[in-house]
Amino acid sequence: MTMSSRAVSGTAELDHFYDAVKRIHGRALWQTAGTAKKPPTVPYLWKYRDFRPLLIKAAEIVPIELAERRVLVMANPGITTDWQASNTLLANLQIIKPGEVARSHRHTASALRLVIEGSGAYTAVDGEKSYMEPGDFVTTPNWTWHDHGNEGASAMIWLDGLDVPLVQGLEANLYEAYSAKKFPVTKPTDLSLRLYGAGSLRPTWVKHHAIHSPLLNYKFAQTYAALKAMAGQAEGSPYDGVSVEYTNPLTGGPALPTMACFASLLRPGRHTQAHRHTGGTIYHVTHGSGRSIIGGKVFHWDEKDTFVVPSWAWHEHHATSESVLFSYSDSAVLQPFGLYHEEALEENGGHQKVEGEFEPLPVPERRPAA
Ligand code: GTQ
Ligand code: FE2
Repeated sequence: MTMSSRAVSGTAELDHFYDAVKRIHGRALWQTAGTAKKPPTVPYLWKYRDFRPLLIKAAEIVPIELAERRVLVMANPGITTDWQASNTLLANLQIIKPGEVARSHRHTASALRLVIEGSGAYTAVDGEKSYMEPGDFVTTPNWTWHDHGNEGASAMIWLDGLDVPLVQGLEANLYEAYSAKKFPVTKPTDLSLRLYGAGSLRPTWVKHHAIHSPLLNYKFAQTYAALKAMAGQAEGSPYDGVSVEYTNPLTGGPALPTMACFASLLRPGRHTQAHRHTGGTIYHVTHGSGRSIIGGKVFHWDEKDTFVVPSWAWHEHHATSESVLFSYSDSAVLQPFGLYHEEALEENGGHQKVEGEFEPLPVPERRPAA
């Protein structure tokens, strides 16, 4: 609704009319800005080298018992809350020290982990532990009990992706603390990896009725080997390079019902073509370095950096060394409802006109977190 309100305002009679509508908690649709409003999510890049020292500092001065999760949020400066990376998604960095346990809880928001550094920490989901290594993609499906513990000798850091803003928008964000620090371990470590990690082989005796993937840990070694094997034989996508989706092995659908997750191998020196689609996407640089052009601006990224491509923003990538980008997107929610749209850039050989370099933005005035 982008109709002009000019023609229908400015007389005493109309003013009087709008007043009367307002008093009954109404609003004339033709007077609202409606969907013409520009979405607030801005393309943004968070450098790991800025965050890492502060994560280490947090590990020194903030006890895990007080924080529950020792997490620094990457906040999108276009959004007036101080806790979200995009309109629907969180991108957080979590650190856990040797010997610590991040206590068990569950929530209706779905979560994922992409492991950045360290070893020896596990995530336990509904009684199954999985030890995490750098590059692993770990799922925490919604409403499952989960705790993390570090049984190793060094601090461990990972990226948390959650759909909290989406679930809050739906007013469906429930949370429950478990009565003890750890949920009882009732299953063998990495049972789901043994049952479902072979891809196209389905154990016939196991019943899995949940909507989410039964697999908790998609190991990086397996993902990387698959990407390399594909890259040896195939060009891949003109927009995303050699790109795979982490799927639910039982359905072929997204690993988590609300978040589609991908790993993309970009070959050095290649430019992908620009395209845009609905669905905001968070990218994390698992390895390599390069740049992306998002909405006409150049974003230089290095290993372990995180950036966001807002819904409907033009984007293209250029790796300077072989790179693997992990990404997650709310497109899983858009697809089944006919809200996913995609188009390729036709002009200028499929590349955007570069208008400048990304610069960090000033921290905006924000209302405090709820
Ligand atoms: O590890 O369970 O970054 O519940 C935010 C909320 C991590 C977690 C976050 C969470 C978690
Ligand atoms: Fe959680």
